[in-house]
Amino acid sequence: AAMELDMRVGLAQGQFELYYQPQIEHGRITGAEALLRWRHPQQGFISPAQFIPMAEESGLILPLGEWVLQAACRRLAQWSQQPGLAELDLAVNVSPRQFHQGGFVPQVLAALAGSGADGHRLKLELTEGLLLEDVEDTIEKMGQLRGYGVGFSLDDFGTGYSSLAYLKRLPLDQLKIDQSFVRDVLTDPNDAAIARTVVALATSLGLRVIAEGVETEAQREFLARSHCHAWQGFLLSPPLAVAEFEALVRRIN
Ligand code: G
Ligand code: G
Ligand code: MN
Ligand code: NA
Repeated sequence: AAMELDMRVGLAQGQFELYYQPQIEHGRITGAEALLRWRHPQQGFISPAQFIPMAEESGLILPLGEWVLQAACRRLAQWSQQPGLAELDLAVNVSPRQFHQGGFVPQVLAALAGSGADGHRLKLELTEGLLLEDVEDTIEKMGQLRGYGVGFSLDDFGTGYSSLAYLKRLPLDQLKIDQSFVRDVLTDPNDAAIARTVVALATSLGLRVIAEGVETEAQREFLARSHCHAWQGFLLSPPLAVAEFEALVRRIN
């Protein structure tokens, strides 16, 4: 409860910030995943792994998630005016509770309209658990947002229990190969088989695929040989503050 109060104050006082981890395809940075950071005045950086679960439980994820959407859309609108950055996509993580609240779709549309961002540049990362909670509601919301160009990635793919029947029905654009499979892809034949299977599944369903948690050149090469050409991970960069991210894009692209 102390942390909850701290978070409310932090949100009001601008202590939250988005970091940007580049996503690479065929050697070029095509976009970023926005990752939330809390710069606590006494405790320093607090990881989202610590405060997101608490925010979900307390309901604070609703104002916090709304802030993230607005901040991400403002960033997209700024990039759209800048040569070299205008083509970047931005992926935003969405919590189950945030997605399933009544006002989610209007919230996204308001963030787009309020900033002037193009919905075609916005991607939402959903988790398997979220998609299975209320399938009809999920399909309905995804369909509405797709009408504005918004894309959907399935995050942490393979770690939950997605049924292939659902996967077929959901209007997704992309699967993300979870970093737990990427980590040992060169040494664990099961992980290698899973990575290849996710690529094959994505391809046969007409979806794009991206690997996360790529840390070594050998992992990147293995994935590319397995026809996964999009990736993110420490091999290129950890999540960065915006100025550093923009400098990296200008240097690489
Ligand atoms: O950035 P990483 O460093 O530590 O993130 C840890 C976890 O927090 C990941 O599971 C990530 O998806 C989640 N996360 C990061 N930013 C956000 C956000 O803006 N919203 C939600 N719902 N989860 C986030
Ligand atoms: O759950 P989600 O996939 O959104 O979380 C992304 C998390 O993965 C963040 O905590 C981010 O900091 C972390 N991350 C990003 N790249 C790498 C990497 O190459 N290796 C490891 N170990 N973690 C990474
Ligand atoms: Mn993610
Ligand atoms: Na993930």
